[in-house]
Amino acid sequence: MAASKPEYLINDSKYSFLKELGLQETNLGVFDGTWKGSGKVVQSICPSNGKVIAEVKQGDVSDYESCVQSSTSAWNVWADLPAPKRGEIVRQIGDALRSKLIPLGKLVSIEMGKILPEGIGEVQEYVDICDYAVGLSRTLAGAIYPSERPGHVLLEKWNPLGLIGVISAFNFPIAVYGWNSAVAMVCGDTILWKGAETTPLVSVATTKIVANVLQNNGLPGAVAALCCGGADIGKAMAADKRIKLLSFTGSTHVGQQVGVDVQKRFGKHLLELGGNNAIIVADDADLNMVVQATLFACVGTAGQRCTSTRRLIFHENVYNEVLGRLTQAYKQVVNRIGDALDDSTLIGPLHSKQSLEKYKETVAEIQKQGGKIEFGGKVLERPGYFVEPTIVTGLKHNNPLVHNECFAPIVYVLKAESVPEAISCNNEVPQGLSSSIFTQNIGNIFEWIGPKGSDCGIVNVNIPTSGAEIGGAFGGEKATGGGRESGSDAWKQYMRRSTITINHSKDLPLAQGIKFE
Ligand code: UN1
Repeated sequence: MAASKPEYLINDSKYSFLKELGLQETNLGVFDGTWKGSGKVVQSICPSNGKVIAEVKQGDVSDYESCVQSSTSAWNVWADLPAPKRGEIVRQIGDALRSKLIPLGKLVSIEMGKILPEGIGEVQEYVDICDYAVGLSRTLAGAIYPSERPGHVLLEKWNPLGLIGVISAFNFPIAVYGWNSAVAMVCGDTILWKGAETTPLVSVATTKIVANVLQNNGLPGAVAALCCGGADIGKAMAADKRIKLLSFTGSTHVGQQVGVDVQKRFGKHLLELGGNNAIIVADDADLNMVVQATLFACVGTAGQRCTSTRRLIFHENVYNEVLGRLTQAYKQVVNRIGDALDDSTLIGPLHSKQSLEKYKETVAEIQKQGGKIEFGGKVLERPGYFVEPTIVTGLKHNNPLVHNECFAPIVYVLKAESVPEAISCNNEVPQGLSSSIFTQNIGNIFEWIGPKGSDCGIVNVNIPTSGAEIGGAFGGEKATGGGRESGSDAWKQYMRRSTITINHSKDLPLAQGIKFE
């Protein structure tokens, strides 16, 4: 007997915006210039209510192969366009995204579970990086160095890599693809994207927008190919020599294996893995700012940013006061837990049943180890995957639980006697993504940003650990993987460097004055 079909949310009038994005009840999840899908069908679940939004037919290995082939041949056309011309295409993609900002933001919100302003904010990040990449397309500068030989010129020129792979995570289902693809496109690369298995609708809707722009300009759609799928597709990408750079966002555990697999074939990798981000509060900090910033960084996105704050390190002189005020603030926001699309919601659900289980396990383990739940700790009895934001005290700074990232709104509060002690506590975890100090003291600030300060990739002062701007390089050190995306000189990772020496004289002098006659 055939299983009866669920009621798809896409058919409910409240979700009619999904049709504006070209989505249907059943969608094809592979794009290599044409839409296809021969793999298994996955249902996309809305974490706010546990219902099925719509379904997507994923790619299998043969779909993957056709994506690689089409995108590789699309590269022959794409790489020949002058960079500013590629920038013009990316400008049009930014405009197309602008015109779909609200429906796409809503889709992010219902499929990932983040609240609507954050869903829209995420699409905005993609729009912003498009603008950034347009400028970059006219400034991908090389260099001229003085040659030590007469009649010689020493140049540095950057060339595209070819086809690159992007594997993104559920928590930023569009922005991370945007950071990689907008920059890679102006650099002259083509892209094959595999999004998270649980956010296939965002991948499909985004690729439709990008493909439309490419095809309206008479360019091959496979410049931006998509292969929705599971670990089999991810593994194939890691092992595939034709993928010159693999940009991977996900857990430290999986990312480490990806790094090894890519390195085995001497490919390039860009890893954005786990974080364990701390906010240090010095005894001279502005405590009003601290409470506001901490609340956003700990409970915003229901603790599911890789930049979410996991540890609070309070100076002993302000420990009781900040903890008391923060607990009060938590009490006020728990009435604002709800459907990610509702205007009044501040805290949406966890993304999946699996995330909920992990939260429950972690809370139980905290209690077993003698940690005290100062606030929260419970799963809400209602449809969807809702939990209370949770504050934990009483565990030592070096407890293995405190050194482990649980992707949920659980924060450990720690005490320090001084700023140097707090900094060493910040640095003792395996991960090194984001970090923040609240202080008014200039000495503390320079200590924090100096050689013996924070060892993270993102080092903030008087702002939360999350919410980085696109203009800087985003990423972290140690078990976070070392990759940098988005702004600054992150573009160099999407290109290969050619060091060029041209002899325009009639002589053949060797470097270092060597005579070989
Ligand atoms: C992530 O969680 O994977 O800094 C990225 C931030 C966002 C990006 C987070 N701009 O919080």
